[in-house]
Amino acid sequence: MGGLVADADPVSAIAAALEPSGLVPRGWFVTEPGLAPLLSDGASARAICLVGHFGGGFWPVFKAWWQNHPGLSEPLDSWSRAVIDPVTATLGCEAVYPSDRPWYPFQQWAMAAEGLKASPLGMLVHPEFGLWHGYRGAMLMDEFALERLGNRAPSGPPVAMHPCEGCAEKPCLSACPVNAFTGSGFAAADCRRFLASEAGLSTCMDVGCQARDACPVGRRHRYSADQVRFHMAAFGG
Ligand code: B12
Ligand code: SF4
Ligand code: SF4
Repeated sequence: MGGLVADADPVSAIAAALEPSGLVPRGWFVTEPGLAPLLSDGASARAICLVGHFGGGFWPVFKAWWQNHPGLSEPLDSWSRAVIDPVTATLGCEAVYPSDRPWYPFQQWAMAAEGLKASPLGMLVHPEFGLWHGYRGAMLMDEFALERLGNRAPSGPPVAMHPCEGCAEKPCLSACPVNAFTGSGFAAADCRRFLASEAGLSTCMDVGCQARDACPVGRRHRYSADQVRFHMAAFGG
């Protein structure tokens, strides 16, 4: 674990190792026996540390990297692996990613690690960053890596306040032009159909999901126009 082992505060050391990328350790938790993913040696992961971003902190770093790696079909996933895998290796952990199949329950992990709760849109809402945050990977730790992390108390869940509880009008629920958020889930097919239409191309595909944008929480952390277009192209394309 090199410099990270010697550090008095290993979680801060992970943060320092990720810092040039704009990614951050989002929090970690000790897993329940039998409910964690298996490591390559067949044992259950003992703890999981999520890696992600608040606002668009990583965007300029990713964009610069992407310019030097043209032609990738999933550039953000590739960059995430290029950043997270080396940090994970120095810790003696294993990394998994949101796009890995079968899908890992990243949002359930985030609720355990950070105490965040789901908004009516399905995305988890953060009291400070609102809907403007995401997850790029997770570090799975064995017993040994957990010990080397100092066996310190898990970081979460530190966030007690759930913004949606005090949000009487819930503007996120009435902003979608095709009412894709029905209360019984996300009508992804209706959304996609709209995104492919002329009206969708000149609205959501250009300036982002109007439902996400209607939330008043964390607006100053809203993604830049080109980051919004990138995510919409990845979803709607
Ligand atoms: C499949 C998927 C989708 C599908 C289907 C979503 C659905 N109806 O379930 C589609 C393609 C539609 C989708 C869309 C989006 N997604 Co998505 N998606 C995923 C993915 C890859 C798997 C979800 C899953 O089934 N996991 C397996 C189950 C077992 O895990 P889970 O934690 O229990 O899953 C929870 C979610 O399914 C959630 N859920 C249920 N309904 C919905 C609806 C929406 C819209 C979302 C976001 C979540 C959600 O409830 C489950 C229980 O907590 C996750 C990454 C991951 N590996 O989890 C991202 C993820 C959930 N998506 C995410 C995001 C940001 C989006 C988009 C906003 C992308 C964008 N455009 O920028 C859009 C939202 C729609 C929009 N109009 O913009 C983020 C959410 C971050 C957060 N703040 O919570 C995740 C975690 C990816 C990431 N890298 O951070 N997504
Ligand atoms: S608009 Fe209100 S209900 Fe919707 S996500 Fe934001 S805080 Fe929650
Ligand atoms: S992207 Fe547009 S159509 Fe899709 S859910 Fe958001 S507001 Fe609705």
